[in-house]
This record gives sequence, structure tokens and C-alpha cells, in this order.
Amino acid sequence: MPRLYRKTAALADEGIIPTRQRPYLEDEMALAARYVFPEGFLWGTATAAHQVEGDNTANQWWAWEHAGRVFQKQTSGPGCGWWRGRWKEDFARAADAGHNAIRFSVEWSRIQPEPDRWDEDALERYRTWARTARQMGLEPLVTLHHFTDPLWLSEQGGWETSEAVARFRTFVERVASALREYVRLWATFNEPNIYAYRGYVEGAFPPGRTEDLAAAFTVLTHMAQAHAAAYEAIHRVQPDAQVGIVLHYRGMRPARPWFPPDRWIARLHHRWLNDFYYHALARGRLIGPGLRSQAAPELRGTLDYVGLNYYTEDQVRFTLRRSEVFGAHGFPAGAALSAHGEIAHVPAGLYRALRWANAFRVPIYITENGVDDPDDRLRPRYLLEHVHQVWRALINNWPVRGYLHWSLVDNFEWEWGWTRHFGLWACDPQTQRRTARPSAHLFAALAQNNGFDAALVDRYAPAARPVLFPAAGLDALRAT
Ligand code: IFM
Repeated sequence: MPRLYRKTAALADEGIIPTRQRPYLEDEMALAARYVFPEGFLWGTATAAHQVEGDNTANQWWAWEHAGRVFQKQTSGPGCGWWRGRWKEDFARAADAGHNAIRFSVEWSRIQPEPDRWDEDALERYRTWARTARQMGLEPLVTLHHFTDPLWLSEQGGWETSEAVARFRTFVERVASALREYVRLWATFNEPNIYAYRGYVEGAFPPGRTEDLAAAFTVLTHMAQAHAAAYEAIHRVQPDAQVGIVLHYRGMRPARPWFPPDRWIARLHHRWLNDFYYHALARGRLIGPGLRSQAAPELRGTLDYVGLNYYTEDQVRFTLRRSEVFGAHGFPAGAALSAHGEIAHVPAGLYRALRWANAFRVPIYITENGVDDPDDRLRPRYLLEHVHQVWRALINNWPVRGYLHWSLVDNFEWEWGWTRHFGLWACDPQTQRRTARPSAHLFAALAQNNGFDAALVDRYAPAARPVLFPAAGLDALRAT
């Protein structure tokens, strides 16, 4: 192979340039090149009930907010007005923009406001949402648990008690029976690892406990068992359903790879935060805080797909601080950051996350990916460069079936209230006014063209051009 091609081949292997464009080294050829996604690929956005519906008065988050536990004592209030009817205009926004999927969650505390009371009207309303989504050409992906629990469940001890498993199963069976006509893709839990970590180790989520690793692992275990029970319950009422779980994957790399304590703690945090559900659902083993595991064969294989939420990647440095569980997390030097510095732009981390997800040996959906960015300063580039990583995974034949951006509209961001802005559309909670950000148009073009070319990159994120279509870089290579 000539030297130039050897180098471009190396770039292609790195995923820096698309393999099939290897021979096209000229700038004008880059303009003709396109990243193409498979037919039927799902493009859409993700939301969660408590973050958009508003007026969710019967769950533990509402109580937590009203106890003043959210930043600036903010509350979710009327949310984005979905329960008061705005869901429909937002679904229409997505459909008009050419999306073909939408992820939303159902609120357990609305459907079962008390242990022995079911609200059929609430169920009927979710049925309408799912049916309307379908009629609008949006494939609904419905999450059954997204961080909120009915207050009565929390008062009974929540997910620390094994009774929650059977309770959840009953709830899921009811929802699946009501919505099965319109919903094919179900997600049992959203980010159970974050629910357990924030609620029992960090303390930012209810019940606000800190450093209680034992409780966190109990919760993770019950949620894994509840997932398996829900998997079985849904398949019983809807044999052709696709039932998955949504996992938050946070890449963890040693800050100083040459320093063994950094390698050790990065690995430990990876296993705690990322690997629990891999062991449970792909291998049928439950791990505990000491990483000893016990067999749980009933969990194995209870997964038709895996939902992957990826935002950023961490560098972990060993510390003696117990409050950080001996690992201080930071970001790679020089990485662009989200508005409040909580998300670093590390698109290659999504590729690594997908490699990890591929080990489950089931189809993969990106169920969330996005950035807090009110001015849309970083989002267009973030979006394109992450979608590029999905394409890299696809050319390896990893079975990625869709990409759902977080989120459709700005919404209530848990401990940060209304101060974070993840929407393709801005949403002012006071006026309920929606405003499309440039990224809304960019994402519409991605969805409508089922891919993208250099012209789209130049229009929305010229800074990403050298990464995605590195013609100038190749000119430089040619000169060597
Ligand atoms: O808003 C959250 C969502 O509820 C779960 N995943 C991460 C998002 C952004 O922080």
C-alpha cells in the first residue's frame, strides 16, 4: 500500500474518516461524500414523565422538591405542560421535523396513586399518547420507571425492600396490557445505576442517603429482579414485544495510566457503575460492593435490546477521600465543556460505550445523548460528532438500531431544576413558549436524510469539518 493510503487507512481505522471514502482525498470529493445510516434507523428524542408532564404530585420527587431539596428550591410545577395538553404539540414538533421515533415514560404514581387504586383515565391518556405517536409516524419507546416512585412505595421502604419487585411487576403488567396495541419497544428502568448512586451514595436524589454502598447494591439488585419480572410479564401479555433496559454508561479511564492506583480505582468505579447490569442480565450474576458475585440464572438473557445513555467520559484519579469512594473524577484536559461544566465533549467515548454495549449480544438503541447548552454553542458539533461515532459502530456491524437525543424540549433537570437546557427546542417554563435551536434544524436534516454530508457540517458545525471530513488534513498528509 502506498504511504499515503497506509496513513489514511490508519485514520479510517481510528474512525476519523469514513472507510468507504478513503480513496476520495480531494476537498470537492469530501463535499460529495455522505455518512449513510441503515434503512429504518430510528431518529428521535427522549423525555421522562416527571421532567415534562408537570403536576406529578404523588411521587417522591414532588415531595423532595417541596422539601426544598432542589437547587434554588425550584420545583417541577406545571413542567412543560404535557399533562395539561402540550404533549401533542411537542409530538407534532418532532414529527414535523422528520423524526421517526420518540421515547417517553409513564408515571407510576399517576396510574397507581395508592396501593389499591388504579387510575384508568391516566392509563387511557398514555394510550392516546402512544396511539397518536404512531399515527404521526413516531415509533414510541416507553419507559416504565424513570427515577420516580409513588410516594406510597417510598413510604414502604422503596427499592430497599424486596416487595417492590412484585409491586412493579403488577404495575407493568397493567400498563403493557393497556398499551400493547401501540407500543412495541419497552424499557423497564431508566438508569438504575444513577438512581442508586445519586440516592444512596451521593445524596442528590431522594432518599438523600450518602456513602451507603450496601443500600445502593440492594436497590440495584431489586431493580434487576424487577426488570426480569417485568420482562416476563410483558412477554406474557405481548409475546412480540421488545423489552430492554436503559443503562447510563460513563466511561472511566485512569487519569495517569502509568499509575497503578489510578488504574485500579478507575476499573473499580467502572465495575460498580457500569458493569452491574452487564453481569446481571448478560451473565446471570449479581455483584456486591466487594465485587464478589453470586449466581442469579433467572436474570440471564432477560433482554431483547440494550438502551445506552451516553453523555461524557471521565478520567479518574486515586484519592484518599472516602466521600469520593477513593476516586476523583475529572475530564480530559482541553475537552470542550457544557454550559455548567458537567459534560465534556468526548465523542470517542460513545464508541467505547457502544463496544461495551455490544458485549450484551442484543440490538442496541442509543436512548439518550445530549448536552446542557442554552446557546447551542456546542450542541451542533456534539450532535454530529456523536452521530459519527454511531456510524463507526455500524460499520463494525454492531447492531445499533436508533439514536434518541436528550431531549425534545428543555425540561426539569432533577437536582438542578430548570437551570439546565438539554432541549433541541428551548422551553420557558413560565410562558411555556418553545423556540427551536439551530440543533433542532440540524437534527431534522439528519433524520430526514438518514445521514449527513459535509455541506450540513459546514452549515451547522464548521468546527467539526476537519474531524468528520478531514480533506485539509489529508492534503497535509500528502505533503509529508
Ligand atoms: O435528564 C436526565 C435524564 O433524566 C436521565 N439521563 C440524563 C439526563 C440529563 O442529565
